Amino acid sequence: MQYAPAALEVAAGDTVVWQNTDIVPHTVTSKGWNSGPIAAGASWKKVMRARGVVAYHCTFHPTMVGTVTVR
Ligand SMILES: [Cu+2]
Repeated sequence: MQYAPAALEVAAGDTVVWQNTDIVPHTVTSKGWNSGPIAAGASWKKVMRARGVVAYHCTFHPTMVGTVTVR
């Protein structure tokens, strides 16, 4: 029930992969994009192109929050 690491720093153009190692579905949701449900054991990836701090959360579990800082 948490993103690990909750704060990540990457370079513009890097691909970030979220792996769901939990037993329930989660999402990675931000302004303008949404993974949709990521099933237990599945993963989802996104190329981070825009520089800045991107905050995201899980639509199912509002306490799950994270950031990706794109440099
Ligand atoms: Cu969740």
